[in-house]
Amino acid sequence: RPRVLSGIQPTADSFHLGNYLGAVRNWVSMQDTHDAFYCVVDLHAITMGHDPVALRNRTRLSVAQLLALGLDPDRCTLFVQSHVPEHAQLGWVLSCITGFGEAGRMVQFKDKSAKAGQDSTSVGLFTYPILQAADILLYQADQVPVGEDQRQHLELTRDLAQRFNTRFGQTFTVPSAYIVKDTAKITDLQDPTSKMSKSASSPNGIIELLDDPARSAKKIKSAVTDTGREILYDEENKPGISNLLTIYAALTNRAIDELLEMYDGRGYGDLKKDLAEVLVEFVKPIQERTRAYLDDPAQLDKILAIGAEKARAVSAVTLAAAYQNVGFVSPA
Ligand code: AQP
Repeated sequence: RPRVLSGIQPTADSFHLGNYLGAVRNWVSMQDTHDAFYCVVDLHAITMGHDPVALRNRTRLSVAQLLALGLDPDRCTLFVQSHVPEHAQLGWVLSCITGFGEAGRMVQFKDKSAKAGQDSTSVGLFTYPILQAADILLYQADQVPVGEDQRQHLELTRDLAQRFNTRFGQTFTVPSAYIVKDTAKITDLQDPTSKMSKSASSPNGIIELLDDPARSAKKIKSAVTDTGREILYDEENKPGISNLLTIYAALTNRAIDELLEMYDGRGYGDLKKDLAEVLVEFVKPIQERTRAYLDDPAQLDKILAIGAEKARAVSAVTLAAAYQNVGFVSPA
């Protein structure tokens, strides 16, 4: 079975629809076809300044949401990044083969540091994609299921794997990004050419899975749509309605063409009203299951302890090989 690895940051009180449709939904289906490793990347979550109490809560909340969305610890390895020290250890080694200019070309870093200003930008934010490369390479992952926004980071990971292998001998599998085109970029409901994002979307532009369903329904109904009245899938000229069609199709497992047939001759209002209902029915059981997992912290801790042990069994082997190949003396 091919191996997959992916991660999600515990940086908000809820995942948003982009996180689910762009990434986690694929994680769930890949459990049956791949040897799957998924982690809540708390080391990444401290790169932008954070509150320790919120981080701890959000880490548990993230794990509970992943389980509620369909990750099954019997069919995948689910763990928290900081429980596996090899991530930070390999991150250091990889940072020593990454060019300063190379890291500086990462678009996400440029955007986030420009927004934060130089004095509020941490070195950790700069080296974040290198740690992400370590996350992936430690597990010898073949594929990494992510949204479109992660493509450049995946390219860096591939470059680092190849560079390390060339300089120090075959050590890492060179992974590829697994990006499902249809749902690779869910956009902001109020600004449908930008991605739906925790840090950049306005409150009405983002659908949070754990938000009050009635409020999410309202946001769908007040989503920005386009000029004209016809329901068409046209990302360029009708980005708003195309985004709603993408969300609708993904949540109901229908093809966009089928939706276009269903709404032939009908207006935007009908589509929004129906999608709002679909969304409410989708989030309600997820919210219930998330609550149930949170109500049993001992079970969550147990799942995470087993996950960390399974993750370390793989990551320790890779780190030992990397240390050996790079020239470190093994401890007696
Ligand atoms: N809008 C999106 N459409 C499709 N996929 C998306 N992802 C994020 N936004 C979208 C994918 O979700 C996974 C987890 O990403 P993350 O933990 O790095 O979250 P994030 O990128 O911090 O989420 P945001 O909202 O995009 O945060 P900011 O505002 O910080 O940039 C990844 O696979 C990502 O591709």
